Amino acid sequence: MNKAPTMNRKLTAWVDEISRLCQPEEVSWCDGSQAEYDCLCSEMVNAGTFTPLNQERHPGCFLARSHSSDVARVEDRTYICSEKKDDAGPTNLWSEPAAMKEHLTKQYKGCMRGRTLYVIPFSMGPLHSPIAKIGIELTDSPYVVVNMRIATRMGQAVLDKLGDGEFIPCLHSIGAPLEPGQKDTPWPCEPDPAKKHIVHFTDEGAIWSYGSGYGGNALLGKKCFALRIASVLARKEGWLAEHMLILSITSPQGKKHYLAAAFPSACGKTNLAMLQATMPGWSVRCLGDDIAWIRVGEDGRLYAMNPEFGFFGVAPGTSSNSNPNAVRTIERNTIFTNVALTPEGDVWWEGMDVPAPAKAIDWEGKDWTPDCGRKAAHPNARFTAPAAQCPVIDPDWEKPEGVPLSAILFGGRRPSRIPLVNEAFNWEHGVFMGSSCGSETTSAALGKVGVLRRDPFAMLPFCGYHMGDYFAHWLSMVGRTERVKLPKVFFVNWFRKNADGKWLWPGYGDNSRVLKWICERVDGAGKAVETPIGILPTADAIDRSGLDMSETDMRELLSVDIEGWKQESSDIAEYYNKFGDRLPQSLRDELAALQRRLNR
Ligand code: O2Y
Ligand code: MN
Repeated sequence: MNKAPTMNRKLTAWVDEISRLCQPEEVSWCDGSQAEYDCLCSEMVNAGTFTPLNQERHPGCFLARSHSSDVARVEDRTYICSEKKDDAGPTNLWSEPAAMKEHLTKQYKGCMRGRTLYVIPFSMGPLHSPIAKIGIELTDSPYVVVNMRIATRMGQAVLDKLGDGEFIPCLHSIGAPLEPGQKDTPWPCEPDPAKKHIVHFTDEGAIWSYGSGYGGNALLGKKCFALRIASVLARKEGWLAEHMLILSITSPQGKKHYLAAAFPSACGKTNLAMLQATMPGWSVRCLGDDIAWIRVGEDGRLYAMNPEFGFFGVAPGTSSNSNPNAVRTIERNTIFTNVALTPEGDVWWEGMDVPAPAKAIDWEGKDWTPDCGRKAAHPNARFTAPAAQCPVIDPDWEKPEGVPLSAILFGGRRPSRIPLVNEAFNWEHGVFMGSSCGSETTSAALGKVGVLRRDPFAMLPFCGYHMGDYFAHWLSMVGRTERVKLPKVFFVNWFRKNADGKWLWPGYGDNSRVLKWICERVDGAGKAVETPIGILPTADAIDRSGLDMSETDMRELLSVDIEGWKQESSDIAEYYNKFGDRLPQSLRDELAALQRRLNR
């Protein structure tokens, strides 16, 4: 073991305890240096875990291929272990904490044999931010260490800030001990799906993850800490931990607004966060693509801060058409996972605006040709890249207190019923909109594809407590500041289709046209009409200059399908039944008011 570079007794005692349990060959305290990162990367190259890309074209870039059973978050193995079952609510898998600890302790026993236990001190939020929180991840995966160095602020500086203070303990093992003489594999992990566990002890604030080395299951600062554990802390402390991107939009006159937006996984959040506006003079800047911690500021406005330091974005579909700024972000110092490799040492994936290579190595390491009938990249293939490399990163992205929000957007992938944009009448109506969010599922989590899944506030897989209490917490923001200082709330849907099944809205950079209307509404302008479902733009209110789109299509995009909405409201009522008496009365009132307006 290198000597513990901290005097934090609780931390050193915990590292000792876990070493005794997991029995690693050695313990390595991560300092977060470039030298340490480079050394781990070359060790992984030697082990076959990493393949360096063509370093002239992709300096500092590597490709990793995971085991084919370890390719996404495993929601059916993700637990909220609160003392009371009721506190986890109907949307989470619950297990009794002591029993879970006993069960997992048996799995952890000796699980790091033959491997190194890395101690990763990390900060969610800029180190100098008073609202940043510190976690310590113990892991036996060097892949996790290097990804955490990109995705979080990590290393000795965090230990220095921590001093004797409190931290969230995050224990992770791939669950693949290496016995003497045993040959390692490029992506060791627990092969038995029933042994995989992603567990959150929400009352004490601790995370135990076992068996997977992939993404949200293993990079514990992200979904596990910054959303599931943070949502519980946020409720206690009076703030919000949200699955939201943060962006700024500036008009040709120089007026800047900050927006936060929640979309279920795989709805193009990263694309929106880095959007390139198609209207002359307008510019959008990115502050974060996935998570926002939101607090009431001293002036009574809501301030949003991105706790992350990097992006863990979906590669397939990322192109200079869908997201030119992401393409430039990942030109260097990027780790690609489960994309295809060309003979020239380039990466390739479906939806890239580069023709398919004549041959490649696919994400499973097999020979691939365009006509082989298989995808070259896994649909959930990822890039891990430093946020600071984004060419449109906002200069305010590391502001310690965050940025003041003018508007909050909710959205989803809804081919029918839901108009392009809809402004809430007030905060409560906005919370109602957030609570009824839904989306067609894709491949981000294992499960069925193409069915409507209600995903309140896009937090279904990420809320660490009872969803009914979470709704109430959102409603309570009204009492924490003056109503007028709360941001306006909107619901957007880029995915509405016409009767022929064709997208009605071009999306991508043209979404800036909708953001423009939203800014106008915030500034007290923007032509709008009240409808039973909310405040919609008039057909001429969205700027269509330079866009080849008919007024008929715009009318269809903004049409309110009353019969469809009656059905939608019954679906929401049925969904709400799940939450029993923990569903706040104001949401029942909002639903009843919607139904009354629809029947007028
Ligand atoms: O599949 C995973 O492990 C990653 S899921 C993910 C990654 C980055 C941002 N968002 C998500 C998500 O599922 O919301
Ligand atoms: Mn996400």
